[in-house]
Amino acid sequence: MADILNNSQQLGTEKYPRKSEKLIQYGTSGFRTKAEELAHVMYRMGVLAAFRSMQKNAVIGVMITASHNDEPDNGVKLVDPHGEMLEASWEGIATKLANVKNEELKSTMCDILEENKIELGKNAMVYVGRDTRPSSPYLAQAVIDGVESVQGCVTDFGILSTPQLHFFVTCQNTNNKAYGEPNEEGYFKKLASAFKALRGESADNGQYQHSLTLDGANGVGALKMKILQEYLGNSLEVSIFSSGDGKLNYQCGADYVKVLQKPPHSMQLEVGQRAASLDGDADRLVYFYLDTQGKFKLLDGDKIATLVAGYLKKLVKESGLNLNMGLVQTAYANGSSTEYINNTLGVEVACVPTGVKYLHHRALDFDIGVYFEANGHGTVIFSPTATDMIKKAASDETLPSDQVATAKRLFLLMDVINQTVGDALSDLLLVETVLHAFGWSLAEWDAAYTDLPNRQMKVSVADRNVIQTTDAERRCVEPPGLQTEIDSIVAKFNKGRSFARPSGTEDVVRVYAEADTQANADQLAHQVALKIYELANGVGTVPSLPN
Ligand code: 16G
Ligand code: MG
Repeated sequence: MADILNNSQQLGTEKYPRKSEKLIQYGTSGFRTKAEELAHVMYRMGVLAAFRSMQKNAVIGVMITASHNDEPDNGVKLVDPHGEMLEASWEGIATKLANVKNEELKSTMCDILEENKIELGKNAMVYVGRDTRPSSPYLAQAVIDGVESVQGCVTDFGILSTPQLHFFVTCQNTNNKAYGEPNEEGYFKKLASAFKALRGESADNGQYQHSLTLDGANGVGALKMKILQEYLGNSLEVSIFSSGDGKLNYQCGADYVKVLQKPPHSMQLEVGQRAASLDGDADRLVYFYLDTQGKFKLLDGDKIATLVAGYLKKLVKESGLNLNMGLVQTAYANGSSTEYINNTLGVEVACVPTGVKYLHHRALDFDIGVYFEANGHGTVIFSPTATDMIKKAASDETLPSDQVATAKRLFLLMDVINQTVGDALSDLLLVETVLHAFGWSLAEWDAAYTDLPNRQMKVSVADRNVIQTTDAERRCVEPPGLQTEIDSIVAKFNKGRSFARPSGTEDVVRVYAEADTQANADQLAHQVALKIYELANGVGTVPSLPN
């Protein structure tokens, strides 16, 4: 055992040394920073993934990506046995291992093994995937070297979307491969065959037409969509823009479209054309179109959630199954969407802090849990009981035939959905299925409710952690007096709502505001930003009114 750890420390020190004293933290999306600062972190995460695999006696995933960040960035996150994000208590362990001095590597590995009662030498199996960034192959090799240094086995899948890796890990760790086959073919076949079955005879229906324009963010999503198209045949025609000829996420991608509220730079849209954007690792999706006045309209994660929840609610009712349903959002969800879910859909809404792990966890409380962040990350999860009930009803000959047919649809929908994590390709097939079923264009979907005008701002402060929040980040408890000030600013605006939270991925405090008009949302965000600058030690230029 000592030999293994000595060798691991030696390789780590020689090939992947920690070169600077800069601290790095395992945050909501793992480690993320400039690619050139990450080699030692990757090696050490390879070691840690192997340890986690030994502890859990299951396959662990390691994904190398910085999602929607600029191309020079990169990052790494670990995927736990059931496809979920790394357990919170291990985030601290990951942070510690990533930051120790080179000469403390071995002793830290020993501590981790001891404190977690892990027996070195047990089988370890790690699945590795990476995005299309130029730095990703080298960083993946560092992960692989880390796993192998402690005698773990690696399956290197090469370029994958983040949700594909989550899917493979779940498939491999589920008894009898009940969730699917842990490889690309298994993934594409499962999604595409369910999608085609749901389409039925005709690919068009009412206002719905089966052609879509897709912005692939110049990333892995574009590559994978090309493969998916072969499985889809004529059921959906996709024209792919930003398919890899330009820079990753540059003037394109779901984050660009959502934040700037405009189409990708290179895309010429016609009125009514249905278009969608993926992010750099294909776990976010947003739709958009130009209305009859040529105005840009965004259908974000909130709109996707309400569309999907509305359809599922209808099917559950028609199937006669007694299943409860809930929709999980964050404070960023537009106030109009929350009102629509409560008052029109009649579905229970829960609000949790930002970050996929919180949404996913809360969604597990329902028979059918729909969760989406406004930024376009989300999915639907079905509890084991719901899965069983739907499966039984789909082949229950004692039930009326229309109920059986509806249960069959629900059953197929479960296969279109990647339940392990938000998956832009799977979500896209889901949205296309619902639009097809309703016979809707994007304008008809969009008509459900009108978003309140909103604005996001960033404030630079000396230490963003002086902002402490409660109530799913909707209220500040620190610094003292800030929330009272925010409350009195908000009270001046019609339909005003605003909150501030420290970012988990950038060194800033984020401000969100919504109000009855864009000018008021801008004013509200600005006034709250100024108050934070004043009470939380603002640095650099004073926040100015957005234009
Ligand atoms: C990460 C989170 C995402 C969240 C975003 C917020 C995961 C896998 N990703 O990308 O869910 O919306 O951070 O960023 O959890 P912020 O803290 O900088 O606002
Ligand atoms: Mg992403």
